[in-house]
Amino acid sequence: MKNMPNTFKKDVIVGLSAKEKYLSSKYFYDDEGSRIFKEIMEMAEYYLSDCEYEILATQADKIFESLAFDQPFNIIELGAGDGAKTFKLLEFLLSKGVNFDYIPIDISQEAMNMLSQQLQKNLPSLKIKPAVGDYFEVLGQLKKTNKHQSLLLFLGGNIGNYPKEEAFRLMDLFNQSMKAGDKLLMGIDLQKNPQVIYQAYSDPHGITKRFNLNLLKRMNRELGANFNLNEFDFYCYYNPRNGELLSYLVSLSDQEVRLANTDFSFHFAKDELIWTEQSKKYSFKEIDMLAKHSGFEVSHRFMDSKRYFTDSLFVK
Ligand code: AVJ
Repeated sequence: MKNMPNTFKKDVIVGLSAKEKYLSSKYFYDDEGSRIFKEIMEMAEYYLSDCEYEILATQADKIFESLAFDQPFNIIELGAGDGAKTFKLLEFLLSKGVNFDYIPIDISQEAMNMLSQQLQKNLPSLKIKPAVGDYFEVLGQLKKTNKHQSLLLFLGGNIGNYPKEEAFRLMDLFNQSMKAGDKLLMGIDLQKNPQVIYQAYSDPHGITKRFNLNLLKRMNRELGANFNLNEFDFYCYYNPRNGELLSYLVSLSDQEVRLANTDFSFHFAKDELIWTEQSKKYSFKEIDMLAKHSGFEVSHRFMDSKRYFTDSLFVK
């Protein structure tokens, strides 16, 4: 099911009524937020995208070998977005004459249309079967109707946004949607020099601040809230002991914010926080635990030359 606007409203009310205010990072990605995220990916400090691109561009052959799949098979990408990262992998497979279907899944019809057009133009021999909707509905349907082996792609390090219990639940759901022998290639950001991690999020260009403030803008746009964006700042910190990068908005004054057409208003004390995101960095041990907990085993870890990021292969 698509996230309805009233789900957004409910989540906002629950989050901003909590003793420690929070909003879910999944609401970052409206059209404007998605554009700002692209700007983040282009920042030199935001190493994640470059690392993953390097892995997929230079190790496509090894990734393919590690699958040991019969042909034809499926490549199912969850949250494909603009598919920029995946392009190199697809291109490699086509150049080798590998027989597979590419099934990108995304909640946004517009994103899927654009991706399909792009790929048809640049990889005309690609068999692309885009699906719009909820990951698990589409996966459930495929599991029932499609006999071929599947490689699931969950790239970009998105797993880091899920707090521990939610990450376990998500992995369980992946496992249940997969047939025996299916595999999952997941992008995971690794623990490393804390300075490198901190620089990627506390960016000096102010793009990440704009990304966070867009949540307030979105509430103004969609829920008729009256946030004054000048009265909030962005703050983040990294805890190298547990790998958690936490992001917040900070109220710069004592202020009251209303939601139009409701009785709800929220008070922000000066310096009060809204927690907006967790971007968890994993150790190898934690990745193995995540796998084991949800019935997977990690069979291969692909890494960039700096060893900052991994695309790890989870087998059921
Ligand atoms: C898209 C979830 C991988 O957590 O690194 C970038 C989003 N937040 N800068 C991340 C994000 C702040 C990003 N993910």
